Amino acid sequence: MARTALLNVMVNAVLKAGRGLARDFGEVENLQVSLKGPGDFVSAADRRAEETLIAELRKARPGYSFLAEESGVTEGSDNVHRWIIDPLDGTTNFLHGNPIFAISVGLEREGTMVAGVIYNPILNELYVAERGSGAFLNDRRLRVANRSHLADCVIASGIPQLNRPGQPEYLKELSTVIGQVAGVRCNGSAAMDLAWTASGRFDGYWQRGLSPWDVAGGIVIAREAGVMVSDQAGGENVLESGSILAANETIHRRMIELLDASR
Ligand code: 2AM
Ligand code: CA
Ligand code: CA
Ligand code: CA
Repeated sequence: MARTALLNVMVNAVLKAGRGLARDFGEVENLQVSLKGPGDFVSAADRRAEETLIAELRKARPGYSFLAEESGVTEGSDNVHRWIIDPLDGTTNFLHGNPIFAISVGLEREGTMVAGVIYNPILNELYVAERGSGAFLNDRRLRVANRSHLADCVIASGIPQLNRPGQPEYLKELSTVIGQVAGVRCNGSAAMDLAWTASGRFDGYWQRGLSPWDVAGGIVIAREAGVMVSDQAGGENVLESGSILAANETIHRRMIELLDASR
């Protein structure tokens, strides 16, 4: 598949940052780990990857704005385009030597997500998508799983930290969903959860309490693979609400009913 100039820019940036993460993954004892909040670690690996991404993207597209997990908002001269970046999604896994983590980069144009790239440098999985042009894993076209019975489905989720807003509601949802599906998986990386829903490894994914950088890149990849992506009320407001539900159309409808029934 011939990549557009835009996707090439994004891929070059994540490959460079990914080489740094792969090096750091072998030396987690030297990474100056600190805690930002309950269960939310940050390390030199997160910071270095973010610096690399911002430098590379800025070089290729001067003026675009940024929203990045570790450095926040950087306004550019271009108020149409904004990069939304998670330099290391799944830091807790990373620091435990668990290879389920990823770099996630999304591009927003006039408030709409138009391109996304997710890269896991250990599994060597590069997911790319541009709005209207399909989603790909290492150049293979992706398609959402087509299972239509919840009882056959493996659904990914993420458990909010104890005492975080929404945790009691989440536990009710979880106990409702567990009884209806083949299995629930908690992988610890929202970006990988969306990428694996796009590739059909998961039949769906739901989570609350997310930040825009956790899901921005994955939203485009998942939608381009035919995944229906909404907030948990079924609306479009994923980035702002921080809640997400992703699955094929049939499973998405059944999950909405289940989540409603749990309330
Ligand atoms: P991070 O590794 O970039 O922080 C895990 O289910 C997902 O939630 C990951 O996307 C992870 O992103 C994010 N996460 C980790 N700790 C969190 C916290 N304390 N609050 C909100 N999100 C968190
Ligand atoms: Ca974090
Ligand atoms: Ca994240
Ligand atoms: Ca992160």
